[in-house]
Amino acid sequence: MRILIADDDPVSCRLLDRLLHKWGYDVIAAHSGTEAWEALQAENAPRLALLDWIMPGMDGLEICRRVRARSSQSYVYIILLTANDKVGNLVEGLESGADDYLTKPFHPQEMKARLRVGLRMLDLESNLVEARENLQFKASHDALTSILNRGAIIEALERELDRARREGSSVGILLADVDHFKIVNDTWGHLVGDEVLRAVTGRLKAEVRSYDSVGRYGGEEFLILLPGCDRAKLEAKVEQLRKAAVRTPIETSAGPVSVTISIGGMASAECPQCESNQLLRATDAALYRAKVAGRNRTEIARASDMEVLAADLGAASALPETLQSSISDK
Ligand code: GH3
Ligand code: MG
Ligand code: MG
Repeated sequence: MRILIADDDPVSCRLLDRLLHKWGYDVIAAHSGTEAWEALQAENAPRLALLDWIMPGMDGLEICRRVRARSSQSYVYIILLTANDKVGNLVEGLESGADDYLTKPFHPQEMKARLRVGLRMLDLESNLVEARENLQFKASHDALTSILNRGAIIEALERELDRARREGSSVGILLADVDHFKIVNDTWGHLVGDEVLRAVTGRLKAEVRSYDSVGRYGGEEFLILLPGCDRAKLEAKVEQLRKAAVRTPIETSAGPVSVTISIGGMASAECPQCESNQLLRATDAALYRAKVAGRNRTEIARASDMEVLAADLGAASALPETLQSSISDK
């Protein structure tokens, strides 16, 4: 464990340094408050600090206050060192954010024991942070495939739509559904079905960029978001994804299983004023057409898929001109 010691007195600093090394700590020494504050702001800063109260530049109390005012960094356990043992000072030190307080001259065994308390607290904190991160991951990811779950991918869609509206860009929205997946389960069993879903997930993810998102929208249905993808780019991208997913049979514990997928796609810029649920309905309508047309194919949302949006929006005039004319032609 790395520990920061901050003391402007070279003799105390050396003494501390020697003791801490003996107890197995890696020591980072600072000889002023400003140096100590810099060390605590560095990447990978020490999480245990022994700070002298009075130092040039910045005193130990000010460092405590600054450390506690930060919100993002890992917790730093701080022990203040001072020659002053008045109760009022102790209270001031703790209220500034110190975790513990040792008066000089300190007894080495007491210092050793108090450092161990610090290590226990840091352990506890690390465990809590890890548990919280695990819970956050579980709340937003699908257990089978580890991709974003339905709630999280819809949130991502809303975020991307907001951004696209602000920037005047477009989000490619894709719904991909495994064809006749029920037959896979019925033929090879549910566990092999699960393996197939994981493999399809992997293939879809491998085909998109790091800032695209793939989420599990339903049982064997995926919602894919492609920021910056307009109508012109959509068609090629959708076909690329379909081909990648179905290219070769999937190797499962029961042997190779061939599956196909159908995809419906839409570029959000086709209806910039539409809400996420309206865009999803139009994309789903395109997917439905791909299914009806024989599966293992892709369809891009067109006017007929968007009639439903025109009704939602109150009038067909809310749709782009190209789409309005195709509605009235029908
Ligand atoms: P279509 O081509 O029309 O999409 O037909 P389909 O059989 O794929 O669609 P359907 O909606 O009839 O069946 C989907 C099946 O997916 C039924 C359901 O049991 C299965 N399923 C949903 N979630 C899971 C899962 O997590 N694991 C497995 N193995 N199967 C799942
Ligand atoms: Mg299906
Ligand atoms: Mg389905």
